[in-house]
Amino acid sequence: MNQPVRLKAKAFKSSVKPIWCPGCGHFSVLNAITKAMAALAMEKDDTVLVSGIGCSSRLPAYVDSYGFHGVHGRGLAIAQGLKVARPDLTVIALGGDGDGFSIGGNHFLHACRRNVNLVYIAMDNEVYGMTKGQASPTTPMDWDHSKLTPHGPGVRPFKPAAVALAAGAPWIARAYSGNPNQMAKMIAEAIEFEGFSFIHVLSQCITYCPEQADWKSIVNERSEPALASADEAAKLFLSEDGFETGLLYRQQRQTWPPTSSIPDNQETALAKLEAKFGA
Ligand SMILES: Cc1ncc(C[n+]2csc(CCOP(=O)(O)OP(=O)(O)O)c2C)c(N)n1
Repeated sequence: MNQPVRLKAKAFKSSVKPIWCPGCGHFSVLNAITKAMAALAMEKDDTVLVSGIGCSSRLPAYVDSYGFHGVHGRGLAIAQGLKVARPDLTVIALGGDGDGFSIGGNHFLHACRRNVNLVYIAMDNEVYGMTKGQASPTTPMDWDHSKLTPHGPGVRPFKPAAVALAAGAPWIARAYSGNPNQMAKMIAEAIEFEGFSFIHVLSQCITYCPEQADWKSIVNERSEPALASADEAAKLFLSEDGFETGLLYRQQRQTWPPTSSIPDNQETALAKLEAKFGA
């Protein structure tokens, strides 16, 4: 009997050439995703990458799977709808810190709370890269590189992991673009986790924030196992500097919708809709 051919990571890349700047951390995220897809021998046809708008949100075009380049801040809404309608698919939502924590902040909160079984990768470069370097929700208070905030935004940065925990996310990890192997392992684990898995990626933008090249000396790869207590995780997320990497918190809970809760008539309605669109 013929063995199925195992694809290498490169085979999961599309023929579209990324237009990111040299040194952009988003290249590492692309590499980590394709490595994870190869390691799990994933089916291209059963995988969908969904994004919002931003440099980071261009990523679905660079992967040879199904993809949806959505609307700014709305990637998670689309991804959740897709997963609920097609639970057989592996759904990976992607975006940047502006996309996910500013315009899409409300969707982020409710995705954590709702716990639909999908992966959410937020590529945090602490800046709006695509629109040429304005402050985002995670920009440090005194970051003074933008003409719009000449003395820095002067507002405390948002803490994505702490907010995710408070909103109910059951699986929270942090990766760094300088360590794509750790990130690939994490993405594979996130795909296999049954529930909403949130990966906060420190993804450097050395074009607008050249100081982020120093992140390599600040990140700390945690050796401790993931915390299972929300109290302990809250203590960690509120006290750390935001540079602890690894799987930080894991606490399985009921996903939405519960598998048995899709009523027959909803399935019929879906079938009718699909027939109408010739699916
Ligand atoms: C409704 C709407 N508002 C604003 C914009 C302009 N816009 C495009 S990308 C972007 C920010 C992107 O920043 P981020 O999500 O951090 O991603 P990055 O480009 O840094 O990867 C903004 C404000 C838009 N496209 N649509």
